[in-house]
Amino acid sequence: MTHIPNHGRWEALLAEPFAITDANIEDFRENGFVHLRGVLPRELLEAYRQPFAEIVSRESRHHAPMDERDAYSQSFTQIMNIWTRYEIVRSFILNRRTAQIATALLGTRGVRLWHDQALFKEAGGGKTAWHADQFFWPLSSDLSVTAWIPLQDTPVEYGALQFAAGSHRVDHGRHHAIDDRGDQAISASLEAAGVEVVKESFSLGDISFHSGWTFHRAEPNPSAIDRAAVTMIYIDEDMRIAEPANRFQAHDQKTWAPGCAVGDRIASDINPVLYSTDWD
Ligand SMILES: O=C(O)CCC(=O)C(=O)O
Repeated sequence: MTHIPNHGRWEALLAEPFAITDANIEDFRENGFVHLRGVLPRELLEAYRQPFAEIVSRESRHHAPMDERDAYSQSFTQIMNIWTRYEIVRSFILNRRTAQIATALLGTRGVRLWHDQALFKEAGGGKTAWHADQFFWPLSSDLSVTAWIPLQDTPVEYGALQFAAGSHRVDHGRHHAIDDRGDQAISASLEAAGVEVVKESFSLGDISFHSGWTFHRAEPNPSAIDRAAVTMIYIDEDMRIAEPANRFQAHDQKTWAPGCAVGDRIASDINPVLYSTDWD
């Protein structure tokens, strides 16, 4: 595995707070997402891109040519809970800086990790269909937020994440998984409701945070390089397991909160508290 130059320096920086403003917090609560600029230095993300790329290449099961894959496998290669297997990226994923931002946005006492994901939209990969993440998770409240961290400059045309502003308040279409039927249905209902779709390119260092019920999507990646992104999903430190509402939620209860029953606080060994206001 590639060595990370200046690893100690980056680890120290990842533990430092980011100056989030009241306007950022209002923006997140009003729109269900916020695009923060310059959260991490370019050099840090450049240093981590290669190790994440090596992990994805080692663990990917997508070996078929793009045109022989189903739509979901064309969207991205998804490798999850990397922090439990790869020491080299652990302090990046468990970092205090983005966990503290998540806590401020949610307005909670603190946050735990639900899980991480590397999401690599391969060169020539397809679109990410419209969806809302919390459909997949058996959570007792809507206090969840995903940090989406691209590992290169990412123009809209090459798969930057797009958000339907204010759609965390739109109930219609929440029952869809990530597929073409859901994509069409959600797209039509957002258009009918006059919801604005925010499409912005990301510079290296920008991070977006979206709420569990915010609808989002991304364009295909027609470029010659993979669109690499890493996400960390944070939940309220006091979140509990809700009765699973579908088979995905039943699966995720077992996988991301092992040993936690319905009604239990989500506090398994793989849901560490990553930031708590109690620590200050
Ligand atoms: O990276 C992508 O294309 C999709 C990301 C996503 O859906 C998410 O982070 O919730």
